[in-house]
Amino acid sequence: MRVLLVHPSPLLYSELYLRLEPLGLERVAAAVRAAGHEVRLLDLQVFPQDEYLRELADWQPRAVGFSLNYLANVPEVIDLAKATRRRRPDTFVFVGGHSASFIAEELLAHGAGAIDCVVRGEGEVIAPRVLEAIGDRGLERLPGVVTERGAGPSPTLLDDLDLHPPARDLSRRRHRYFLGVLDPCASAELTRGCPWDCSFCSAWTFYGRSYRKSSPEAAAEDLARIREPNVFLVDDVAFIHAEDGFAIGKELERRKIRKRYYLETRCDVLLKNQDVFAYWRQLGLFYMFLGVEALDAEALKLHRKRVSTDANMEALEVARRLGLAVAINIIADPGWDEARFAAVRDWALTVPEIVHLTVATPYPGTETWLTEPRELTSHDYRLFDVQHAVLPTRLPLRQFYQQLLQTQAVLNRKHLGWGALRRYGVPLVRALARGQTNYLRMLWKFSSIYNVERQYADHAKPVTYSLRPRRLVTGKPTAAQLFVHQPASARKATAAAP
Ligand code: B12
Ligand code: SF4
Repeated sequence: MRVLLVHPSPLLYSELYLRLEPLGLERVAAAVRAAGHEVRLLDLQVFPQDEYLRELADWQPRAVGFSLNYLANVPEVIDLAKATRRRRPDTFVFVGGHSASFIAEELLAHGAGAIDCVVRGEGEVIAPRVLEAIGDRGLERLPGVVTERGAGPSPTLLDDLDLHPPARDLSRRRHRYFLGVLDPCASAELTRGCPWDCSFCSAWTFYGRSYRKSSPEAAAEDLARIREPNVFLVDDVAFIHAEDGFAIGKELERRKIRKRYYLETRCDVLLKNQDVFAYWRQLGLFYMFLGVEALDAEALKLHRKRVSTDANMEALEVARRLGLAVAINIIADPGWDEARFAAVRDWALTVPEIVHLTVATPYPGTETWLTEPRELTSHDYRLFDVQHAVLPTRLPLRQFYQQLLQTQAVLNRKHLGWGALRRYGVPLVRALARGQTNYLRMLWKFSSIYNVERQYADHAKPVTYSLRPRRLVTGKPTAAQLFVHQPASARKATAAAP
């Protein structure tokens, strides 16, 4: 059957720093294609919405699957599902992805009949089975599937990450994907999941704290297939086990695969496994994101980062010694006052790293969603993008945004505009020589995108779809409340149950 897979439009982030290929959807596409279906992929980050309606009318897919990794995209996906139902009532509409997995029932309710099912968890195993079950009353008995009639058992993990390498051939306009000066940039996955349990993050709750890896051969084969010279390694925490990083690296060396890489890791992992990062530096590692999150011990404890401020600072030193470009994130709490912002600003000016700020946000799927006692000030999905405050701010809201943006502006001064030309002149010239202008075009866009009035005005927009109010839990949340994929211990207990 004809299956159209759709990724929604870009949000605030992607307007400036990066735009990345929809890797999860490409993996689902590979699995669906392997099951014998004709598949097309449409990424609305690089195509206008009209293109979707045109493709729906001209190609007439039997099924449309939307990827919903980000809450801020919920209204768009619901509206597209409704438009699909109006235009082609018999088209089967399903929705999957990270955020969709945590809010399946409320998506169906907003869809008011326009969404046939929500697929929770990883899509590779289940998507072909969903398509097979179209029109079948047993649809909702499939693992991870939720319909208006009921829900199946918890989703099954893909046991072999080597299966279904991303169908990159299906993504069009690939030259539009970039990550800062890495322009153009592809994405790849070497490992999946995270064994830590930070309270603000939903990576561990989605994957049930599991951690899986590709074989060195499959990882190298996937990287060999990539035509772009730059690659974003999307692993939640890169090189947790040094030996795996070395094994993949050796395979890349053997096959003479040379790219420039960006990856994300934890400070304690960098400290423990310095040698593997140094080795990857030789293989082309160029740019790294370190999850610092806070500059004081109290906040680190609150985020359950399980790392000390000293270790964080030491890791920055190590990254500098390795000669890597480093970006770090600090979580700004809505309770911050001017002095607190000023302290971060002062610090950001003294370090060479790209210091980025996000706003503490209780997301469905995170532990803080269940435990953060402060009342939400908004239930507008579009504001849940960690760039808006959805908890009460100590400063008046407009002033909070002024402080936030003034602090973000340090990044602008150091790493965008003329500062970037000084720093990244050589890679920039290389990108231009290839006809790539994504990065160049965003260098002077900072103030039109990060704009106090724009952020503030977003709060006054009429809201069509609202997040369901949360129910706080007292004490420690249970596995059932937290996880999409149940952790191994819970799975074993269920299997053993009479
Ligand atoms: C790359 C990435 C991005 C890219 C976006 C790339 C893109 N075009 O999708 C960028 C950098 C822009 C980004 C931004 C943000 N991200 Co992000 N991002 C990731 C990251 C690192 C990798 C995503 C990925 O490719 N994963 C690998 C693929 C294979 O998995 P997947 O996409 O989840 O797809 C699987 C399933 O979800 C499912 N699936 C997906 N689509 C579909 C569709 C159908 C029909 C079906 C059936 C199944 C299905 O099947 C796939 C295969 O198993 C993840 C962490 C992670 N490891 O997943 C965080 C992550 C998804 N991001 C997260 C967050 C918080 C954000 C930000 C809000 C802030 C931030 N600081 O990162 C912003 C918000 C952006 C926004 N739009 O509002 C959170 C989750 C957010 C949430 N709960 O909603 C994650 C989990 C990181 C984390 N540790 O908390 N992100
Ligand atoms: S923030 Fe990083 S280390 Fe913490 S749980 Fe999420 S992915 Fe793991």
